[in-house]
Amino acid sequence: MAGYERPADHVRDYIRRFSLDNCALGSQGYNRVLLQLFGYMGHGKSSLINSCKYVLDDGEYHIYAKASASHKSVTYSRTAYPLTDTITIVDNRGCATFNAYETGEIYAQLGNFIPLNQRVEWTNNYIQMINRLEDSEMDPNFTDFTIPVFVYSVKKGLAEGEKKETKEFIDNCRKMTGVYPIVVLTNKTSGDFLQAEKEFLLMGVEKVIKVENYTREDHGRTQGRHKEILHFLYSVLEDVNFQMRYRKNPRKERIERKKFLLNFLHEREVTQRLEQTSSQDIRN
Ligand SMILES: Nc1nc2c(ncn2[C@@H]2O[C@H](COP(=O)(O)OP(=O)(O)OP(=O)(O)O)[C@@H](O)[C@H]2O)c(=O)[nH]1
Ligand SMILES: [Mg+2]
Repeated sequence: MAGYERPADHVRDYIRRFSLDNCALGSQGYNRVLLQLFGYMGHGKSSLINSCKYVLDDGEYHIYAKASASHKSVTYSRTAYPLTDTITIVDNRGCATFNAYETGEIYAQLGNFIPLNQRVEWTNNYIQMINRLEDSEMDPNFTDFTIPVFVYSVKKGLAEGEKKETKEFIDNCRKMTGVYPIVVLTNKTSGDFLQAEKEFLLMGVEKVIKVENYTREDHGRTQGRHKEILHFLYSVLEDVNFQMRYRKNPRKERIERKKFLLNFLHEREVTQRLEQTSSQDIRN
């Protein structure tokens, strides 16, 4: 020991050593904390993963998840990156909007109905979605404790349309996982992060973390940036610890989530049919 306190190192050690077995009621059958990232295209999801690896591993900066400035999505697959023995972070394809077309897929991911490490394709096809849900019963996943993480860059600020769909998405995330998503605001030095934080808090989000990601161009270590990333991971584990103080019933929860999802997909199908019929009526 160097003889003086190094709180950031303590936090990092705590995160590295975190085990679900040490939760109040034991692991309750879970063996992994899965941080599932979501967000609009190019808002810094992949960069957040690279930042977490950099800070936790404490070595050279390395690009694990491909990240770059682009008008199209850079990430197309849902790739899992283990951060510690217990915590895995999952990259995701960025959404153009958070409408029912793209969110249906995300809700299925959140409920652990879609296997990891697959290409993400959005589909509006009802039968196809139902079949995928049924396929997931072959090998149901009860061992992942999922925490949704919504990544949002403060560079632009939330437009009115975005606010409405984001609020709905956040509420549904909670229905699918039992927890509110943690919001990570990226690019905090390039916009009004206080305003963005306020908007998300007003939507009911409980934890808003502000970070400046380490990037290919700028990854000189700073104490502040290291602390923010550790604070993000620590906050996630606080939430896990809280939830794990209560008896969980993964089988029952899975059934409830499936009901929600089936209902969501059904309503989406009905709305789509109605829209198709009314546009046909207009043409005739
Ligand atoms: N300055 C700064 N640049 C960032 C930050 N986060 C991401 N970037 C940059 O923004 C661009 C997009 O970042 P990505 O991490 O690829 O974003 P993404 O959300 O994974 O994008 P998709 O996979 O396309 O949805 C890259 O050029 C990053 O270097 C940040 O906090 N600060
Ligand atoms: Mg990406």
